[in-house]
Amino acid sequence: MQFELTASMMCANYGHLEREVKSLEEAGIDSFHIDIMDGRYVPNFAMSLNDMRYIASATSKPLDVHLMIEHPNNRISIFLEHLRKGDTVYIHPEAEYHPSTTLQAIINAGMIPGIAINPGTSVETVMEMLRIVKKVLVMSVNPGNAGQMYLPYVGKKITKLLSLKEDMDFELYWDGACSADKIIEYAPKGVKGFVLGTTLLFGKDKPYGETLADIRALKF
Ligand code: S6P
Ligand code: MG
Repeated sequence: MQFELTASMMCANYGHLEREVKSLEEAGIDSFHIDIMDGRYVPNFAMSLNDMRYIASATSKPLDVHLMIEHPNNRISIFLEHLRKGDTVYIHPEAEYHPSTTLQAIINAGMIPGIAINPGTSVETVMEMLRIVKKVLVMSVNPGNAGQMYLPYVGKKITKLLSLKEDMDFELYWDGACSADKIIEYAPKGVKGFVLGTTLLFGKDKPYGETLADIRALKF
């Protein structure tokens, strides 16, 4: 079964970030997930513009930039100028007065536009944006931290989004507490990719190559 695996780089070991990027590449990761937090839209600070630029320079794999910042439109150009065509930028629609303007800026720069949907945000409130974006990142934890518990009520929303994705032409991605049982359940239903953090990939006594091979060998 074909699905994409993305490494949540806020969970990486910053003592040797270059080695982390290379090991993940060699292990066969599909892309690098960059969680940018401003301490306002979410209480936490995570990765910065500099971290993103470094990882962009250290790999030729696509970047998957998840902006958890207030009013991303005010800052979008400083991110876009360091990205490549084929990289994805997700914004949170609640963080912007005019999210469709921000999404248009992402499209105009040649990047893939996406929205991230919080656990408490309903599909109905983002419906028109589903026509603009190519990717929808469903948050199965509240944004702000790695290592949280899966929120089971998100399952119904994923089912609803899966029923809309063909007509509205977007793909669905999973972010938060991603475990093997979630991949086994949701990849066959049509979730296209999964962000891997502390639940499955980082901080384990197991080389990344083995973890990714085990995930790709899961029985469906
Ligand atoms: C959360 C962030 C996520 C986490 C990821 C970590 O705000 O957007 O991308 O980094 O969920 O994975 P885990 O398995 O530790 O929850
Ligand atoms: Mg994220």
